[in-house]
Amino acid sequence: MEQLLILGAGGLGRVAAETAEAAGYEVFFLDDAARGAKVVGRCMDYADLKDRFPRAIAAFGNNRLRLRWVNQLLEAGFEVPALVHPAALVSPSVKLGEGTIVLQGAIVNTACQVGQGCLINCGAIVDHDTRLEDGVHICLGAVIKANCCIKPLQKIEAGTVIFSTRRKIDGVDNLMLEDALYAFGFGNTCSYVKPFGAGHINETYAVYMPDENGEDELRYVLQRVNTHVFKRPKEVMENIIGVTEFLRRSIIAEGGDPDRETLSYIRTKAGDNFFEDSQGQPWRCYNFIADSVCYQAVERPEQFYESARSFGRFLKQLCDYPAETLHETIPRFHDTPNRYADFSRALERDVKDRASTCRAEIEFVQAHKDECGVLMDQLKTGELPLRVTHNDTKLNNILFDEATGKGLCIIDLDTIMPGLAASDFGDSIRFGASTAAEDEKDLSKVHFDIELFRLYAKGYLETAGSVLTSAEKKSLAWGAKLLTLECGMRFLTDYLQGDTYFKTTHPTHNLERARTQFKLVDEMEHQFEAMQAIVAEYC
Ligand code: ADP
Ligand code: GN1
Ligand code: MG
Repeated sequence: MEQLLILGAGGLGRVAAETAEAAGYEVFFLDDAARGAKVVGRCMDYADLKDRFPRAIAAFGNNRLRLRWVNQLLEAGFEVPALVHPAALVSPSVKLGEGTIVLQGAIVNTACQVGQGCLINCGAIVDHDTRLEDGVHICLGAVIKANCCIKPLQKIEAGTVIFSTRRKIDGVDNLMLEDALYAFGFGNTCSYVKPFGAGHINETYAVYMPDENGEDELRYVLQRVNTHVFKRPKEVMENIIGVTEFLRRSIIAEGGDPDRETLSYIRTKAGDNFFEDSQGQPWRCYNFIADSVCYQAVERPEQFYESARSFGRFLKQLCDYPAETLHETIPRFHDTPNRYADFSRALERDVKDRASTCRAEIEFVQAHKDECGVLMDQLKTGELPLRVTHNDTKLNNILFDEATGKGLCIIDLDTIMPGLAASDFGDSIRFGASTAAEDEKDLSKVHFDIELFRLYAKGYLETAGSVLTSAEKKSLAWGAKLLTLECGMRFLTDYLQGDTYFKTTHPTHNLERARTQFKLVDEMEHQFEAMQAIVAEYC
């Protein structure tokens, strides 16, 4: 039978002794006052008795004294086990610190973290994900609800109910965000959070954590996925998991760094790949890719060239991905004729009475109706193949390496689906080969820059050229024109519908965005032959 030395033979000492016996130990005491057959010395004799009793715990009711002795025993090299009564229920996922005692009838639920020298008394309930710091005493029958954090040496009196001891985290202004931070296990340590990025769809936050020196460091990117746009977030996550794991393997095979060159998602503490908040909204989390930069516009032409090489490489890397396993996260996403049909419906309904404010833009779209089908028709006849494409290839969906300036990691993988190479190519062009921002109000600043188009075509064909068919290469200039038209149509449709899809900051925001796209389409049309010639040059 294993022997256990108990320091302290008072009330708790005797309870601990019965607990230890029930758990199968033979018990001996050290105590300064008590006498008896089982008392083998005074507390200060502990060091001399280590060889005879290598296993010991401290059973003093006073939290400070108990914890001090636990530390002293550990320092002296004793094994200090956690002592759990067989009639207590402690979940297998719970971590109990050394010298912690859990008495009969106590329940410690899933994923709790219990520090050293704690005492969880009879009938106490500690619910899931709660953290008890060192030396805590949860007295008889107390209830600690889920996700609490009980500070070191605190005594929670008998029968008390602790509803929530969540810390106030700077930057958290709603319960859903707070719940998400706790679900991913950041609640107890996170320094602060703040809105992040300039995406039009998801709600993105930067999560700062203290590093080993206590300095705040941006460590995670937490996102609430927009369920108005992505109706089946579970499928979105399945696509992302499949693709990122596939990419990891090819990056490793190429000798790259899989932690920086593709996204790594974080599971919740419950092991799920996303967290559903109390309103049913999904949250997911990625590692922040350190020493990376994200651009909202092309600052130097080489950046655009590098982004082209990255998106081209991405297409090539996913060439052998089993496309049939991908979910269609947004049905008919780049089906331009279908987008035209959506536009016509929104115009017919004109629910916000806005059609009269954008007659010229409506006419522009209507004048292009017949062209909308050029790429989809070639897909239907089999001239163009379906590939695994990103479908949202704007410049702010790629991270650059801060040190080298090279394209590092493709992000925003929600729309990875089977699609056309021309769509990926075209979407990059409409955003990056413009001389102004997507929502520039002054149209005289907005121009299609054919030299940037040239650079992108060169970079894209350098990396993807070896897998693209000649029909696909010929389709690239069309991709540029149609994706720009399509995006403009989508902005205009959203304007007519009352801005329910894209994030906006003012009521005419979507209209302004639509106008820049149509200006670009117009300029592309005037240079379309030159665009096709440039693509041919790099084929
Ligand atoms: P949205 O669909 O709203 O565009 P994104 O996934 O593109 O959402 O994220 C928005 C922005 O957040 C990106 O443009 C980028 O600046 C930043 N971002 C997202 N994920 C990461 C990451 N893992 N590391 C660094 N920055 C990121
Ligand atoms: C949206 O999510 P974000 O901001 O990267 C949109 C794209 C548009 C783009 C226009 C899922 O991209 O399709 O081209 O805005 N994404 C989705 O800036 O609709
Ligand atoms: Mg994005």
